[in-house]
Amino acid sequence: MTIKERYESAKAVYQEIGVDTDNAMEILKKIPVSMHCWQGDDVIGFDRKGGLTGGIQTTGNYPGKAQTPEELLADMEEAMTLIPGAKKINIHASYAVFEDGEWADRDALEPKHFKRWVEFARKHNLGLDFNPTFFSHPKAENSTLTSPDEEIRKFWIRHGQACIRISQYFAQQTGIPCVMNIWIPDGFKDYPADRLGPRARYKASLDEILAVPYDKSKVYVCVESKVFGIGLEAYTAGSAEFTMNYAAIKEGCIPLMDNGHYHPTEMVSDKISSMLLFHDKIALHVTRPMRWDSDHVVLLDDETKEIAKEIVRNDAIERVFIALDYFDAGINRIGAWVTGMRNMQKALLYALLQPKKKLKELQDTMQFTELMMWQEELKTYPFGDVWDYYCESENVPVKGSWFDEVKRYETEVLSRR
Ligand code: RNT
Ligand code: ZN
Repeated sequence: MTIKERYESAKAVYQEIGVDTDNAMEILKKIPVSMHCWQGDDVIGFDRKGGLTGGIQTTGNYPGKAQTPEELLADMEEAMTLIPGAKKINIHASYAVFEDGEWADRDALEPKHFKRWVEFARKHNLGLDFNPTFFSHPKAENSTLTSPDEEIRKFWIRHGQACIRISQYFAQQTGIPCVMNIWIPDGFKDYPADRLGPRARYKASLDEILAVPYDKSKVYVCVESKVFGIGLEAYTAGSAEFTMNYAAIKEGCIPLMDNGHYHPTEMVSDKISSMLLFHDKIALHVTRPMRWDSDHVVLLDDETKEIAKEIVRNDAIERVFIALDYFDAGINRIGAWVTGMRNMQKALLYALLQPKKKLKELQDTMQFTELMMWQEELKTYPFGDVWDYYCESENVPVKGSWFDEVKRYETEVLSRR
């Protein structure tokens, strides 16, 4: 049977339960998933030598990681040929590309330092998202926007403000709004004597960053919460309550939830609906926390599917910004990108193929046995046949055949680095 024939048969099966597979694919291909540049080089960036700090960690030493802008862009380009549908590119400020020996510290970054990324985005017709980098820097050794040292705090405020200007430049140049996410690692390894002070300073710093004039219809500023980092186990200034409340009161500020940033039995999928009731827009970092915020590659696991279902069944596709955030240095990094991106898209397709009206009706009429039955039966519906056809119609390799290309690239490009 051809892919098309398998699709036609799957289409009929879904039709029986009132699901339109053509329509699902039409919607799916327009949902942008933001692909994070930092999977390509283990969150190192180009603006300084030195390791990754901030309580986050990459593990593994798979050969062939990108070490120059040229290599990183080539690797992203390679990955993108294997990923269907709409995409955005997510960049950290530490990935500034300096030309002709020039260099600027984080507080002095300018749009011109990201020209290469804009050219890349334009070439591929993509939007860009952005992140100030409040880690991997000597001035971030103790704290950044929460610092009691005014010099340090002001330095990082200037960095945040510079990043807003760069985000606006991205939006102007690509014609697509830029989501700018603020995450700071600030916290303490052991019990603090003052929990309020750092949070009060964080709040004041955010106010100052957001006070720069910018077009709120072009730049969406988010704040990302976290529960703890490595070496910062006792206290994190930007906790869930802090960021949720800040985003709730601050005009133009969007809460960002990373599903690695909660206690292990807390599920982001369950939080989305509450957040949607109180925010016009929310943002997500989809990741896979393995026992901790380990940032493993996104799989098509239950929580990823549940997150996708919440976005789709609450008609919130336009209100939820989806970005991926993981960094595995132990496997082929292109394979890591492609697997995670395709899995996020598969989860969205899976969600789009649910008979949401019917399931909701069963819940509202309290037919819970039948609801359970359907949710289980749907798991073995011919979803894979729709996905394969989607890949084929998007001109990307079907099933595992994309891996042949990853192997070729590894032999011809990565292994020669
Ligand atoms: C860290 C946060 C943050 C970073 C990226 C690199 O725990 O998840 O989003 O992973 O900014
Ligand atoms: Zn994150």
